[in-house]
Amino acid sequence: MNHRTPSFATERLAPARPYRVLDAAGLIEVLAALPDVRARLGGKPEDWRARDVADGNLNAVYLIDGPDGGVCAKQGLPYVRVAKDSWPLDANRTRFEAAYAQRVAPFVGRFAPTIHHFDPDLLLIVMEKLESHIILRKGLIAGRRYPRLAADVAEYVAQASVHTSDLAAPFETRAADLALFSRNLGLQRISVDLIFLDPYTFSERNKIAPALEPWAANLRGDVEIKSAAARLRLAYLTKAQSLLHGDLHSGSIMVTPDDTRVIDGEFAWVGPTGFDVGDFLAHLVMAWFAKPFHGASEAEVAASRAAIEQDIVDFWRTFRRRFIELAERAAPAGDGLPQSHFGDPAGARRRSDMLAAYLDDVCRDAIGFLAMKIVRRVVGFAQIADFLVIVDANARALAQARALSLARSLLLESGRYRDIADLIGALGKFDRADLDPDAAP
Ligand code: SR1
Ligand code: MG
Repeated sequence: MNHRTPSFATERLAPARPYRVLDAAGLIEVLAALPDVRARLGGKPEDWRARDVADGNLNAVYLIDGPDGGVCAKQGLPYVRVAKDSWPLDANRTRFEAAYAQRVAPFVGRFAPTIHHFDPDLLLIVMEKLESHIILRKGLIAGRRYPRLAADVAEYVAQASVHTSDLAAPFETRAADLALFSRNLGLQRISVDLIFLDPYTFSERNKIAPALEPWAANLRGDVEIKSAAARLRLAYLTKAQSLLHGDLHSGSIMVTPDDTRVIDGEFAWVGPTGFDVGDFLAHLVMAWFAKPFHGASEAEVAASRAAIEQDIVDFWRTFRRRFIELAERAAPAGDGLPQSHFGDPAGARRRSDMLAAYLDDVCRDAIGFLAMKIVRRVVGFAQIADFLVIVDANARALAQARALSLARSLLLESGRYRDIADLIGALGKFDRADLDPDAAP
C-alpha cells in the first residue's frame, strides 16, 4: 500500500533560494537553467519570447515560445493579482496546486496539462503549453460546442473523487491527504469568505449592481437562506469525502472540440464530493441564463441553450455511472465498503445500493453548492465574464436576477430538486424572473 504524501508540497519548506516575483526576463533566466525545458524550447534563451497571459484573479501566467516549442509558466504571487498589495495572499498556494496535480495525475492525467517542473522556492510551475485550447468560458460565450466536455469532466471528477475517497483509498492515505491539504489555508479563507459568508452579509468585497440591491437585501435578510447556506458551509468544512479541485468553474477548464484539460487546482481541499460537481454545473447554468444577452439570434440562443442543457444531463449521467463503476472496482482497496464485508453476491448487491444512496447524497450537495456558486458570482467579489460582457447594465442585471432566482429556489425548496432532470425542468420558469425578488416567476 502506498501512503506516500505528495512530495511537491513538502519539499524544501525552508527556501534554499529567496522567492522573488519574476518578470519575463527573470523567467527566461530561470527556464534557461532547466535542461528539459531548454530542450523543449530549442535555440538559445535570446531566441525565446515570454508573453504575460494572466487571465485569472490570483497568479502570474506566461507563455514562453522558442524555435522548437513552448511551455506555460505559472507563478504564485504574494498577493491577489487583481487586487495587488491591497490583498496579500500566501504564495505557497502553488505548492498545493502542484501537490494536487501530482496526487490526481494517476487517475486524471490525460485531462490535465503535463507538469514539466516545479520550483518550490520560486513557487513556479512549468507545464505543457496548450496550443490550441481556449478557456471554456470564452468558448461558451462565443456559443461554441464542445462535444467531449460533459463526458470528459464527468470522468475527471468521478476518477478524482472515487480514488481519493474511503471508497477506494486506505484510511492512512486519506489521512495523509487531509494532513497536507488542510494546510492550504490562504485559499480556503478565500473560499469560505467569498463563497460562503460575504454574499449573505454586508462585506466591502461584495460587488452589487444598483439594480440588484433588492436581491442582495433579500439574500442578507432571509434567515432561511442563511440557514441553507450555513448547512452547506458546514458540509464544506466538515464532510471530508474526497480531494476536491476546489475551483472547478469554466475558467479552470481549457478545451478544443476534441480535448478537455482541467487546470488550476490551487484551491485543493478534502471536502464534499458534490462541491466540484456543483461548481461545474453552476457555471453551465449561468452560461444558460446569460446566453440571450450575448447578441446571438433567437435560433442561435435556442441551440446554445439546448446544448448546455444536454451537457448538464450528460455530465450528471456519466458522472453517476462512472462513479459507481469505479467505486465497485476499487472498493477492495478502500476501507469504506471492503470486500471482506461485501464480497458475496448479497453483499455486492448491498454495496451497489449503498453506492446509489451515496450518490443521491452527492447530488443533493451538488445542487446546494450550485446555488451558492451562482450567488457568489452575482453579488460577490469574483464575478464572471458570462454576465460582465453584457454591456447594457439593465440587461446584465436581469440575466443575473434570473440566475439568482433559481439559486434561491434551490436553497429554499431543495426537496423539489431530487435529480438533475428537476433542475433542467425548472430553468425555463426562472427565465421569467425579474429584478424584483418578491415577484414570483
Ligand atoms: C480573490 S478572487 C478569488 C476567486 O478567483 C478564483 O478563480 C476563485 O473562484 C476564487 O474564489
Ligand atoms: Mg484559478
